[in-house]
Parts: sequence; C-alpha cells; structure tokens
Amino acid sequence: MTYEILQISQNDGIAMVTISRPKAMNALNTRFFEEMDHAISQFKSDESLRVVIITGEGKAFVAGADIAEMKDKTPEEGSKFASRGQATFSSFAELQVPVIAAINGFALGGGLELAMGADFRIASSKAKFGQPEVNLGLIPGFAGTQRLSRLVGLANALFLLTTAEMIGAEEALRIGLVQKVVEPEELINTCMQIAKTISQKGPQAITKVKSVTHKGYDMTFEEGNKLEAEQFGSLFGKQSEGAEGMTAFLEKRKPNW
Ligand code: CO8
Repeated sequence: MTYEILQISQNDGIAMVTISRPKAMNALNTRFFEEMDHAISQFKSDESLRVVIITGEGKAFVAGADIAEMKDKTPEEGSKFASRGQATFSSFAELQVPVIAAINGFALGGGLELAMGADFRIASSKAKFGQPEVNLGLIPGFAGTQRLSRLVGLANALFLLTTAEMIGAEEALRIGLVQKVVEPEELINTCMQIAKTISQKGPQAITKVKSVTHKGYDMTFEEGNKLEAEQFGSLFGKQSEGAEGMTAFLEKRKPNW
C-alpha cells in the first residue's frame, strides 16, 4: 500500500509513524484508518520490530476526527465509523511490542483517543489535550469515554468530557494522562531513548509483560494472577529467554537474546 498520510521509517527495530496531514491538523479520515490498519498488520508480522512510536507533523499531534468528512454521516455510518476507529486503536494494545505516543501538539477528540490507545504517552511541553466533542454536539466515539476514566479516574474524565476544557502538558502529567513532559525539541529524542531502552530487554518478556498487563486489567485479580503465573512459567526452561537472561546475569555478561 502506498501511504498518503502516514510516513513510516524503521531503524534497529524502532518504527516511527508520523501522521502527516498538517493542513488539516492531522485530522483522522477514512484514509488514515485504512493506512493505520495496514501498517499495524505489517508490524504484527515483523519479528525484528521492538517498539512503535506515533507522532504528528506540524503543530498538532491529531486535532480529532475529520469533522468535514464526518459531518454528513447517517446514524448508522456514524456508529460504523466509531467502531472502526475503536478497533484500530484497540489493535495497538494487541501488538506484540509497546506503542508510544509522542505528543507534539494538539491531541484533541479522536487525537487524544488515539494517544490513549498507545501503551504510554510522552508529551512536548507545548502539547494540549482535550475531548471537545460536546462543543460539536457529539461524544467521543473512539473509546474516549472508556479509556479516559480508566487512565485518569472517573471525576477527572467527566470534568474533561463535560467541560471540553483544553489542558496543558503539566496538567496532563499531574492527572496521569501522560507519563513525561519534555521540551519540544527533545520529544523525539526522548521517545527514541525510551524505545532503545525497551529494545534491549528480552523481546519475549516485553511482549508478555505488555499482554498480561493489558489482559489482566479487564480480569479479576485472581484471573489476572493466574494468567501472570502461566506466562511467567513460559519464560523458563532450556533455550528460553529467561534462562539466557538469568545465566547472563550470573555470568556478569550481557544477555544474548
Ligand atoms: N477536522 C477537520 N479539519 C480540522 C480539524 C478537524 N478535527 N481540526 C482542524 N482542522 C482544520 C481547520 O478546519 C483548518 O482548515 P482550513 O485551513 O482549511 O480552514 C485547519 O485545520 C487549521 O485549523 P485552525 O485554523 O482551526 O487552526 P488553529 O490553530 O486556529 O486551531 C485547533 C487549532 C484548536 C486544533 C482547532 O483547529 C480546533 O479546535 N479543531 C477542532 C478540534 C475538535 O473539535 N476535535 C474533535 C473533533 S470530533 C472527534 O474527534 C470525535 C472522535 C470520535 C468520532 C467517532 C466517529 C463518528
């Protein structure tokens, strides 16, 4: 597939996905979802991949769903588009490697929903966050009502969802919406450093710790513990990644994954 909106580069197992439609503040249209779904399917079969970073070009990360494209949808088309976006953003959690949102600017509406689909978020100090759908007589449709409360708590979520207030990066950090705030010129470098750190860990351990944490979040504590114990065990045994990691530690050398 030839990408018109996404720019993708990959080095040393780190894929950088830049959403590039700056004239429309990188607003999410049907084409975006086709391209992102394709990129994710390619990533899923790439054994050399270790981390995906998603960012936006220009002064927005993503300013939401494309209002111009969305405006004339029927109720059925609106629901279908919402389900489609939800599936795309859920596919980030299903990916075998961590996905980092590098939030360079406005992350509004569907843009914040995209960022919340990532495993964690690093923000430029200039980034702005909000769920302004109610300004348009809408509600979030790409899982914003569900993910925001899980990330920042019910009252913080309802405050943002009902006031449509746009908050800055420090406030986003305070409520736990982002994990780090850095100067704009440091954003990509910081994300690359985090990605490099992750890519030096045991690749199977990273895949499993991500999957067990995500799956366990929607399970009871007991079910989650059961899953953890199973997956913990799967990293043991001859030729296993755990055996290599623990042997390397005892032999005071770097593991050879
Ligand atoms: N959709 C389409 N075009 C957009 C969008 C958008 N979300 N955001 C900005 N643009 C366009 C503007 O129309 C403008 O185009 P043009 O130059 O042709 O007039 C261009 O980008 C630049 O924007 P501005 O001139 O407005 O730039 P400013 O710097 O003055 O303002 C803002 C930047 C604050 C980001 C402002 O553009 C803004 O408020 N944008 C809309 C934000 C918004 O409301 N987002 C939520 C959209 S709804 C949504 O995301 C729901 C998701 C779930 C959908 C479920 C499926 C049905």
